[in-house]
Amino acid sequence: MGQFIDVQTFYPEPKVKSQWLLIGKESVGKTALTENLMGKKSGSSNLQGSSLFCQEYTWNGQVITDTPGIQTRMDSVVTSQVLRRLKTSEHVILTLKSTDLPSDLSDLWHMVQGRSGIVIITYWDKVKHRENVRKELDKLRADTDLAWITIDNRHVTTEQLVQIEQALTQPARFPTEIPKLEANWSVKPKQLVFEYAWLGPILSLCLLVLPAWFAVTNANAFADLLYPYVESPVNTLKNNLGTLPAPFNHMLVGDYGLISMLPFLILYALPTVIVFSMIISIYKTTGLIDRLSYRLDPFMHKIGLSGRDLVRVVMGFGCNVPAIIQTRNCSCCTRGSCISAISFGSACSYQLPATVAVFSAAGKPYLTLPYLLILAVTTCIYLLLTTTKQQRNAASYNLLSRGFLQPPNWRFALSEMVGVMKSFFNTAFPLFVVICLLVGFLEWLGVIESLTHFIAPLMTMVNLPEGAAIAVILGAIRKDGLAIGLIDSTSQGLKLTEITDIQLLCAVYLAGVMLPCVVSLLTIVREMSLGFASRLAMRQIFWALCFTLALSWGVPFISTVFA
Ligand SMILES: Nc1nc2c(ncn2[C@@H]2O[C@H](COP(=O)(O)OP(=O)(O)OP(=O)(O)O)[C@@H](O)[C@H]2O)c(=O)[nH]1
Ligand SMILES: [Mg+2]
Repeated sequence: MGQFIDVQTFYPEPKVKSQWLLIGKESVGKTALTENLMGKKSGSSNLQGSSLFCQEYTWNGQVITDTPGIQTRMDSVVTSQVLRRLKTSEHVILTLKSTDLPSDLSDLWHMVQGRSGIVIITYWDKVKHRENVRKELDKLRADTDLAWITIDNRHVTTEQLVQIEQALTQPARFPTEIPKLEANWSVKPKQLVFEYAWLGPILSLCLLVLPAWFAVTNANAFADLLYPYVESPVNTLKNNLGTLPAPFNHMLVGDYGLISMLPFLILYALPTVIVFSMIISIYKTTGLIDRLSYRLDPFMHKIGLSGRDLVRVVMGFGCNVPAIIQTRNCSCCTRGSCISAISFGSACSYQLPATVAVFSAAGKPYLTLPYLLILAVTTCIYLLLTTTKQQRNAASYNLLSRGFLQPPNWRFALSEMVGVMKSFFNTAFPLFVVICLLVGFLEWLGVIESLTHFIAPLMTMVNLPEGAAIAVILGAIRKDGLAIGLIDSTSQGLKLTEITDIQLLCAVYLAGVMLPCVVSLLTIVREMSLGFASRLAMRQIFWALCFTLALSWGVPFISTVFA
């Protein structure tokens, strides 16, 4: 007779874990709290809206999902994602910032009423000395069954961790009524020089563009220093590989080949990426970047952006791709204009050094500043002309809050830099290799020459030498392509030293802004849609040509009139 076996005694059910959704407004310390629970030592960024995705962790048998900050006055992609998750979540950890407790409670309470969970009050270090606040907290604890745990995420104690652990085993219902507060919880960040009437915005703008400027100038000095040491091994390699059969010789040592372009990547682009990301990570961890965007916010509304969009544009100077992904935090109404601004105006860490390298090769390094000015001014005009009134109103609707400045968290800065370096070597470098090989192959096939002939008349139309066509084509594939096109374009009949300053400026400008690079364009397709990306590309081509036309014909005309 067969014996009946109870499978459950052999394969017992795994212990049922509770699912917790960790929610709160932006920058209240949700990620810092998760890091404290997990014992992670990376430190979090002090940039509003740093988390863009929900991330799940298991802590003492509980599954906790860290979420992006909820923006109560905006319909951003990330906020709708959190609200969707909230509908199906089992328990909630409501994170409130003690310094903004009254507004956090009134803005978020309706989302959790009747649900089960606990409350964590962060930034306790800022209010803990106030007697009336402590008394009010005792009253909150007595009036509700909820656990109200106070925490300073920067110095969390074992006792607080035990409190949280216990609270998670006894979730309670959030009452329907919003708890009433009488004590003064509010602590506002100190007013600093940024708040001065005239000096404030000017200083904020200067500090915001400083990372890009500093990165480019220093990277250039570094490149000039090392170039003599790299030049001769590269030339030896080129001579040796030049004997390879076609198309390999074209792909490796041709004008646009891998070995010919390698010094540019290593000497110009890599140091720019490193220096830029280093400064930006320090800005992020101290909260300086939020402070600057807060100050510049009112000015940005006029062109359909917010102060935070300006930060995204500046971050695009590192690489456009993460900046485009960051726009998930924008309201749905202004996301399009922010992506347009990044795509048009953010000269990435490849485009900027390539531009400077072209100006240096032409013996005209003084053109860098006018170039950046033209880029900034035309981006503003582009946004003014292409954003709708509705977008401009939407940009001004969500007023930013003035964040606290904190001492830098060097661990965060370091881990961010390591991340940037990793993505450079894992993503950007292989892509660079593939594109160089591909362009070398296309050159061997004669495709580049045909394309150049095809768009050459366009160059004549915008008062540029036909030889600039190659830079425009290569710049649309990869931004450093404009250097390949312009520095090595003697074969196309263009001698950099023989064209006028304005022609050189226009050639570099057009090659840089006519289209976002292939990778950015693909990211826009993925983040938005094919339709949006195509419309953006067409609009960008049109306006880039209009601005170039105005510059290339207008400036010589004006100078002859005034001569
Ligand atoms: N003084 C103080 N700083 C804190 C506290 N909690 C977090 N911070 C700082 O606030 C900044 C933002 O913290 P995050 O943990 O990234 O905030 P978040 O809620 O995850 O932010 P988003 O993901 O952007 O919504 C970091 O610089 C933290 O170090 C706290 O209790 N006291
Ligand atoms: Mg976070």
